[in-house]
Amino acid sequence: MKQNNQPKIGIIMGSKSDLGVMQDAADVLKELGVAYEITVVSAHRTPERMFSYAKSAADRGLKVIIAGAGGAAHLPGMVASLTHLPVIGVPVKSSNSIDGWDSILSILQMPNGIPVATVALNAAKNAGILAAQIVSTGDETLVKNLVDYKESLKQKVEESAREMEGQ
Ligand code: RP5
Repeated sequence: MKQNNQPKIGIIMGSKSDLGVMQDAADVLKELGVAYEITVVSAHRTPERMFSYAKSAADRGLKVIIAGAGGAAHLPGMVASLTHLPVIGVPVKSSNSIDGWDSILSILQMPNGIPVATVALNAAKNAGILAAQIVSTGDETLVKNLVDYKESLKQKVEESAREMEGQ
């Protein structure tokens, strides 16, 4: 398991093949200065590992779990059923996904009582930003990093507008 110091966010995915998408969550957390851990946990191939990961997450100091999976994407929902921590689900358009809708609906359509905060298809970056926003309460440095990040988005749009209008 790759770890920074005292990870606050756990990033998990159903397969190594999800990493191309899920790396975006790690990258944005690094950019925002939030410690995370990242690993593979498969709901179907390693159910015991999923159980122990989810059950130990809060005691290990994690505050939010980001879980990505594709196709019959049961990992985020099952992890959410095993912990009180907020779980952010990333539907992955994987090799076994028909068109992405299977992944989206498997993660989105949770029963009452067991929510999963589902982001858009392949939107691991947004999952990372949302996780950082959740853990930012009481962390002035992280709040500043988030405000600066959003400001940089605004600057980019204004720069694009100036470029386009100047053509
Ligand atoms: C899902 O099946 C994984 O999350 C992945 O998106 C998909 C394909 O997995 P591999 O067959 O590539 O390992 O459980």
